[in-house]
Amino acid sequence: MSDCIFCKIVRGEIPANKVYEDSEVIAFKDIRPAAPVHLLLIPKRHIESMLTTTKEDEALLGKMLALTPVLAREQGLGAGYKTAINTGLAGGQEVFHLHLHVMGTPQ
Ligand code: IU
Repeated sequence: MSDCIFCKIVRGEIPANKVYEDSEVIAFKDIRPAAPVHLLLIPKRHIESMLTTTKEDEALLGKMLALTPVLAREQGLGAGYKTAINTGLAGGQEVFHLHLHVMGTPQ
């Protein structure tokens, strides 16, 4: 999506503090962190929200969840962290490109 802010980050049109990238996903630091460590993990492909995912997205979603402990440990969150996916306006979603929050305090 050309005007999606996270798609612009994926394309490198807007700078982001990236901590991980592969062919399918990218993780970067949230610009308004709600915790000492606050990452956003997003698919590179535009998916609006969990409400628009399909069975074809199962592997990608599983990969994203499985990446969270790897990214968390790299950020000093080996003792534990929170994950959140705000979904839809009623779920508090502000940016309509699926993203998984990873938040915590290094111990
Ligand atoms: P939400 O789950 O859609 O409510 O969260 C969107 C998050 O995206 C929020 O924590 C913002 O601080 C964050 N964010 C960002 O990191 N970079 C941006 O350019 C924009 C929002 I716009």
